[in-house]
Amino acid sequence: MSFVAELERHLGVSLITDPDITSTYSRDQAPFASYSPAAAVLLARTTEEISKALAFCSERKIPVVTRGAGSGLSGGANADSKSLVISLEKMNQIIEIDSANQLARVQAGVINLDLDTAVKEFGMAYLPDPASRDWSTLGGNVATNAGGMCCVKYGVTSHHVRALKVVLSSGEVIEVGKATKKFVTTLDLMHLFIGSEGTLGLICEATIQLARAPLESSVMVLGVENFAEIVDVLTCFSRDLDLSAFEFFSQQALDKVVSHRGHTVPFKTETAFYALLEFEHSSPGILDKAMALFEHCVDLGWVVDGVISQSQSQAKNLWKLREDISETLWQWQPYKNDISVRISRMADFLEDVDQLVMEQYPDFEVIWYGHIGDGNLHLNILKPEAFSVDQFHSKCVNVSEEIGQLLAKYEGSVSAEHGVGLLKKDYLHYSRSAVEMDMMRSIKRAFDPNYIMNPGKLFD
Ligand code: 2HG
Ligand code: ZN
Repeated sequence: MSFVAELERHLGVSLITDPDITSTYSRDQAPFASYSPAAAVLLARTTEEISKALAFCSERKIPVVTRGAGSGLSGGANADSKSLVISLEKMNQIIEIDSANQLARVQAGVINLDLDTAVKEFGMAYLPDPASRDWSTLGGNVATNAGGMCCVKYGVTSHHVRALKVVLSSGEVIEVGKATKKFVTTLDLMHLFIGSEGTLGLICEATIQLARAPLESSVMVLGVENFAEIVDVLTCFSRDLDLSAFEFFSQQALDKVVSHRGHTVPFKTETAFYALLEFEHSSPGILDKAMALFEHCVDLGWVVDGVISQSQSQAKNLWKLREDISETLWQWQPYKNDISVRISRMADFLEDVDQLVMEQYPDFEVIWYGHIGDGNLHLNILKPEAFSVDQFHSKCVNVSEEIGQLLAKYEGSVSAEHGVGLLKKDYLHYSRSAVEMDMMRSIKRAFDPNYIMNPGKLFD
């Protein structure tokens, strides 16, 4: 590509151009999202280098795709053959751990779990726990405002970011936000970058809010026959317990993790759905309280059977029943939906979607699971063997349209935690008004007048 040699000279470093390697840097985990190997990959080592590269690309209108670990599920990190990919994987230093203020300053390429591990010895934790936390980067988590299993108690990534260092498309470096908790000084630019999926600027450093490490916890798995009753169970438990997770999965999801991962079923009784909840041992009587709530839910006929962890290793094993679903389903080339509606409307919404899929797409197997405590449902549609990938994909696109319409009716969101990227772009209008879309376009223009930052993502 024409710009590569010139950029190498300009930066004084070599870029990766071997298509076998660039192709692995040119896409995330999203199935069905288009990409082609980028013209080149820069493994950035300093903010100055990024600044020079962006100023160079801006002048020549070269598209730039920023990359963390590539764990995304919406094609937000996908590139094309004209682009420069800037990977942050080498910028993986924890710059500072400030225990007095429970803060950490990190380069964007630090892995989520590595930060959590590093701050443990100070009795602190980094709490947002996306399913990819073992390998996703904090920069990527911030750029997508990643969620996770424990958001019900701790919130999403944006609740834990205090400040960011961002390189703008012009090459200018700005600091947005403040390490202090309070700084009411007009417009909050930092939150514009959080969740903007690399379209406004390149996040190269973050100041992160830490917290005290969670206490030991117990996990319960409860068998529930009707989805609406899972919501009743959630309401009942969360009135009395400070839950750190409330997840759910269907019997079909359980069947698949049990038969493909060798996990054991939580108990013998089969039910249509399972709720998994977790709470910390924050007071002496908490286990008795949890057992009383369980019995209350059984008496009311909501819960059919259940188990409570007796050790940390049993808790871990129960968690695997939920955590391993996504990876287990890859073999069926699933079409993924990551959607949210208000908790009180979830049961009706789920029924409507089930009916829609059953009536119009009877060949599809639908697997439900998700972070029900946040109203976040993961709907994975599995590819029937008889369908080609293209046939399956085009049918799923129709399903997404219909789900989008339902989401608009239910005032839900077409993306809850995986972002919009390429895959959800066509459905964004179901969750955001035309006026909002226009305002977002104006903001994009203000930050990125030459339209080089992750072009083609989120909206046109
Ligand atoms: C999870 O909650 C992840 O397990 C992945 O967000 C969801 O693969 C999916 O659909
Ligand atoms: Zn999830």
